[in-house]
Amino acid sequence: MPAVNRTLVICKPDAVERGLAGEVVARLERKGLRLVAVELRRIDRDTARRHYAEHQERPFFGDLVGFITRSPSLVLVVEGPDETWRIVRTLMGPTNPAEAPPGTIRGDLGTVLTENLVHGSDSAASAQREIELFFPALA
Ligand code: 3AN
Repeated sequence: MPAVNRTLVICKPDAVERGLAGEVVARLERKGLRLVAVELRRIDRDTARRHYAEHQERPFFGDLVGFITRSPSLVLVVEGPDETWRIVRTLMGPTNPAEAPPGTIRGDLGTVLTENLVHGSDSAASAQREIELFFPALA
């Protein structure tokens, strides 16, 4: 049973393509979170479809899978206090960069809804499921 104070973060293809993965990781580290696993990985379509399974009926599902698989992502597990997933979500800002306030990753660095730089698990249960999907050896 993995600790609930770990969460999955993905610096998505746009972040890596724009040279912003280091900026995202630096923000997580400056906040006080510890890196547990880091891998530059081109996410395959099967993993992407499983990762985004909750969105499979949505009209943007195809674009989402196409985007996340188009070039390498930096996939991370970070560790901190209880509800680390919530700390990461606060640093990320809202899904739509147009609504994300300055100071957040999406508010400072993004403009496009699909290409919003970063993914973070949205609950302790999601964190556990996503860590198992991307880093089964940690589960
Ligand atoms: P978050 O990434 O903030 O957890 P989710 O899980 O609701 O947001 O959505 C997953 C991803 O799907 C988002 N990061 C975004 O790229 C994309 N997405 C969400 N809603 C829409 C939408 N209405 N149109 C296009 N893409 C969307």
